[in-house]
Amino acid sequence: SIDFVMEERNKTLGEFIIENQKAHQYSSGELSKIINSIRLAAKVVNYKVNKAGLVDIVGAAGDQNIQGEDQQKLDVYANEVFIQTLINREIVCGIASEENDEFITVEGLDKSHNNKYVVLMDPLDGSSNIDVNVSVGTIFSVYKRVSPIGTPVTLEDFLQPGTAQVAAGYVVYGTSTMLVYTTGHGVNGFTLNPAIGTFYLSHPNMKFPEKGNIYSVNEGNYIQFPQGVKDYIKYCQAEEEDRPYTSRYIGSLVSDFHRNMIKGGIYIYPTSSKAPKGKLRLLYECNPMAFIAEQAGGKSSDGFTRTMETIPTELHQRVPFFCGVEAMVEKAEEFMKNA
Ligand code: AHM
Ligand code: MG
Repeated sequence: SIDFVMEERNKTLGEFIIENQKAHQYSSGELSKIINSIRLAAKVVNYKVNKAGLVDIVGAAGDQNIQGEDQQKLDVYANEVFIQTLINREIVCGIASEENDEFITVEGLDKSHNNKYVVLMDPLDGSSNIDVNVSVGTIFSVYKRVSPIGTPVTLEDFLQPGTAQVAAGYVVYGTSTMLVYTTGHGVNGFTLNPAIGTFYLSHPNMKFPEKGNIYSVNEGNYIQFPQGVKDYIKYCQAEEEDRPYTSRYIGSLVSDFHRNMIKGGIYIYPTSSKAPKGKLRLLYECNPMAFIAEQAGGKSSDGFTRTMETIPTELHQRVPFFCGVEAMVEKAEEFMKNA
């Protein structure tokens, strides 16, 4: 069977993490432990996401279930699972989540504040898609703290530029569930075999194609877009050379990005009068995706400057986001510059 073939030939994520740790000498193993807890939390959330359609039968969010407990919304649930998994394993000194206004301080063993990494995440991105059975995702990003070990984590530990990321990744809860991540040595994708509950290396060394023909943008907002974006969209639609391109927009960043990385495309969430700074969050969404994109030979910017070089000023900061095949992002930037 397919399960058997997968097991025989493909490395598991667990095996891969150990090999990666040896190859790149993360001596303390803390980063490996973080990836391991994300792997575990992803499986738990995946199980729940897959049952989401049963909500009408067992009760909707806000209702009480048969045990008399309140039903949680899936994004709140995912947030708690990822945070608790990281806290329980005593491996990070702080966590920031799109779902929480403030960052969380993790004291660690003996309240020593001795852990050196912070994790930032969007636990369930695209959650409006849940109710209609469309893919959603989790995005995460890992940094080394800049404040001294042994002291409580500070806001500065979270407000680092994307270039300082030591790891980033996403989980896409799609037709299959995949975990894709980088530690700065390329990008690897793992597919969950739900029968066994194991992630297998299915997409080693992922790379954007050199050329792409998909553009992903919410064209409903067209009238509000900057002129450069309007011009680029018209360029995508023109009947010239290899165009018109194909338009694909799921409305789940993780899924749109994932498809564009595999098939070749550009994702754009620009500024608009409705969202004057853009919609997506620099720390939870754009920087991790930018790190993965660059590690896969792609490119990411705000239309003018590199996403990962933006100096963050607040936790929930929004930025415009242009991300995908390098040549496509460069073309869009050309239109932004000349508009
Ligand atoms: P969320 O964090 O509230 O789920 O919003 C992020 C999502 C992205 O996944 C998606 O790409 C984008 O918002 C879609 O926004 P829009 O519906 O405005 O096109
Ligand atoms: Mg989000």
